[in-house]
Amino acid sequence: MFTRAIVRPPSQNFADGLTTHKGQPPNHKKAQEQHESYCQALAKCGLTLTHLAPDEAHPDSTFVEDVAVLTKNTAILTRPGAKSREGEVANIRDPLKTFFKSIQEIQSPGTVDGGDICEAANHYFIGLSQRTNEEGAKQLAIFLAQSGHTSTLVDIRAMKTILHLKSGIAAIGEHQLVVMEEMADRPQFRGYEIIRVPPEETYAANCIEVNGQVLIATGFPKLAAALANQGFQYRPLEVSEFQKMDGGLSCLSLRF
Ligand code: CIR
Repeated sequence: MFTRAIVRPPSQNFADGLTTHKGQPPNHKKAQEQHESYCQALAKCGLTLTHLAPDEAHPDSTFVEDVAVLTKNTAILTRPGAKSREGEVANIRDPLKTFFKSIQEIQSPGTVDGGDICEAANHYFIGLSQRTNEEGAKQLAIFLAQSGHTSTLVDIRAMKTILHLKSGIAAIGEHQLVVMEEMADRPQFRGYEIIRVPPEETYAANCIEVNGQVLIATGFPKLAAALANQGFQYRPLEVSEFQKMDGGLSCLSLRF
């Protein structure tokens, strides 16, 4: 069960963040509205939210998931792989100190983005990506082991279609993984029940399960049907403006 989430609304200069999208930039007002609906949905799932102030110095800072990895007793501050995001970590330290007695920190030359870390019950999948390097993954695995958690590496460095591991997988329920087709047969995921996401719906693989409710992006009927089939309650949310900045539902909060 989750009881809390930390969120940070998009800053005015949100559109200046990193993105691979070439089309229209995101609309700030629309992003704010979508963020508010997202917060309301988390609250409806029973979470108490901590709203941090928008951080104009860091346009990607609304993607709070990337700056920390949380276990039951320990918050691990990451060291984001993109230079422009390094400064976001200092701004999450104090809010996390309120809730976690034990704080650990990834050290240089290690880099980790929280979006590469997928928690599945007591186990963590650590994505090796353009943002999370081998040294960062090694340090993280040690911290996780110290908190009683196992972990395995999933190398996505050769994949062009996703930024982070969690752009392509989500852990929902106790034993289920939502996985984009291209990764569905990886040996690391054997033993889990796999809900495969067809290539045309890859973006929807970045969904989150919060206390029995699955929040998914609007407009992905095949995944929605698959979830319903498995008996999951789901709630579609509009996140188009965050998609334009390569982000999605998981990136917008730290849940614990
Ligand atoms: C970035 O490129 O870092 C941001 N524009 C998007 C980060 C999305 N975060 C996530 O998937 N966890």
